[in-house]
Amino acid sequence: MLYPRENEVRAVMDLSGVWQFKLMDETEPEDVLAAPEDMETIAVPGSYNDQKENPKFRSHYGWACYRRVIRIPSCYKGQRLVLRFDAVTHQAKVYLNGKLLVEHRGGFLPFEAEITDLVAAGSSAEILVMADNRISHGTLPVGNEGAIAFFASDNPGVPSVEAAKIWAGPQNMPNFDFFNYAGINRPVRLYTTPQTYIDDITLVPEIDGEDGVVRYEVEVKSSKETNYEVQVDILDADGKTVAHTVGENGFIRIPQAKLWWPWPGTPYLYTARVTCGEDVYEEHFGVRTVKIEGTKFLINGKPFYFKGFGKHEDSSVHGRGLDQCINVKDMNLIHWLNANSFRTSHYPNSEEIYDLCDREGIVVIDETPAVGIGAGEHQDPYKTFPIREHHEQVLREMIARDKNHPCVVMWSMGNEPDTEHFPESAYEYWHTLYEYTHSLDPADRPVTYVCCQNNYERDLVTRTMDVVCINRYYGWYNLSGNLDAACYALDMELDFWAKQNKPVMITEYGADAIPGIHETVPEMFSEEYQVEFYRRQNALFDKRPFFVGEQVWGYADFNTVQGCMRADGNRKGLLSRDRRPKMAAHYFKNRWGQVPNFDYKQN
Ligand code: BDP
Repeated sequence: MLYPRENEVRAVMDLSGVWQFKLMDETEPEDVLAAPEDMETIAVPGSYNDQKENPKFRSHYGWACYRRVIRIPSCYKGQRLVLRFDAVTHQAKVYLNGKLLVEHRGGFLPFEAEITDLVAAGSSAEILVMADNRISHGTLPVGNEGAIAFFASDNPGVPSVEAAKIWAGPQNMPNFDFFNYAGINRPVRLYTTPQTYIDDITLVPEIDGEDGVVRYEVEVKSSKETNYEVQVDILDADGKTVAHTVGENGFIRIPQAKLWWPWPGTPYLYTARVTCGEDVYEEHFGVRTVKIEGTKFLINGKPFYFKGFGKHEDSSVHGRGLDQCINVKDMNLIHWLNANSFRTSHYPNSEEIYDLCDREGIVVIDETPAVGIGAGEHQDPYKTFPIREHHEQVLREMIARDKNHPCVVMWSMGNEPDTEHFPESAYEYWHTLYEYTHSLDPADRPVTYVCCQNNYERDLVTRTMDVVCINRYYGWYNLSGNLDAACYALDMELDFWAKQNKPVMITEYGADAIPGIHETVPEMFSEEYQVEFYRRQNALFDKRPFFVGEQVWGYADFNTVQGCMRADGNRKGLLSRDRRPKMAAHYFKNRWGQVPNFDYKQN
């Protein structure tokens, strides 16, 4: 799906601003929905949860209603009009003048609907957006079900299920460790195209000697029978045409192509300027390749080492709402830390972030919202969670949206599912999904999922991924505070991975550190313990040639549900939530300054 970009023929109207808003309940919205009474204000884009002091906004369970009127300029006459939502979390129903226009499942990917025949240019229309924040065994991310039973059994102080019914009430119980921020989290836009329009562009670069060769495909759609010709120009970074061809698909050769390299190399970008009849679209791309060879992860044929983190979209007040100021700051901090990559843990990020990463040379592992697939040893989630179809949908939508970004080097199908209690069913589920994911990507990037600390000998899935990605908390959740024991256990595990002949990386390891807590003898929660934890474990990674990267957990502190394990959220960030460095940030800045992007591991 193309990002809405304005140019000489396409207009984009940003509908960000203050909308009307009301929290609703769990009742399924009716077919013809009238705006509720007594609406209040809310900012779009932005999660609604932290915008008000009323505690109901944070603990809300069910639908929320957004309303605004759009005015369509008369100069849009004759154009196709499309209403696009970049992300509404987690489920959306959109009404135009009271009629259902479009529905969408999944809170982190875009959807759109054409409204050309529904609203005349020069007139106005009312948009109502219903957003449902409920999570369950059938959603991604996954929510636990049975709040009341859970509340009663987990709390010795609750005398009976009846009492639990009074106290617990309907509520979301995330099976994941980040706050369930909801609402219209990303921009809403109205954009125009000519009647015959470029619907999609696919660009797959290869390197051939000194040249780049781009396999391309342009999808054109039209409301009427028409003849058209597709032209493709490749422009270099100065806007100069360096290659030209005609036709809806084929190959274009870029002589002496400049490659896209991760920072501090030059992330050189080309533009494919596609024209078709009256329509024009410009898609940026880079000439770079990604391949796995034995235990190496190759970018442009050279063995790459991942240095970075898992990173949430999370900031105060905005919640998970798009905040370009934070995004620009984050890119700068990633450079300041001498990092080169991050994983979009645990959902596809906003499109603006991938654009920044393309431009800044930051490598991305792109992850679906499939987090929390597991229900303990007594329930096989793969046989009981109704998620498969939705999981395939989010993979399709994520790859369709992000396939042309040079920054994206690998797809992560999900985070920390149960692969230990039901190893055969886990294998069946994840391996067929792995094959499906490969079939979706025209560039056939490596595919993985991220594995939880588990019995790695029982787990049959992890070892079959293109890159083995492990999350490990030796010295924190297990062997807490005992770094000698933690390093012994981690070392033993790494010996197991050495035998698999795969590239292996750590995608999460970390310790909570509260800024300002200092110790001469490092203990848990102090800044010194966080540094020591990393220093000791990194020494084990350094001595293993098959180890292709370290991504710490996490980039910055982030908000979670409250609980006795969380002191004002998750504090494992290298940075505080307001992006101030902890001691561990300085430690990594120094370490990563000495670890090169390429050829770090010699063998
Ligand atoms: C891992 C999860 C991550 C959590 C982290 C933690 O993948 O989402 O935030 O643990 O507990 O298991 O800090």
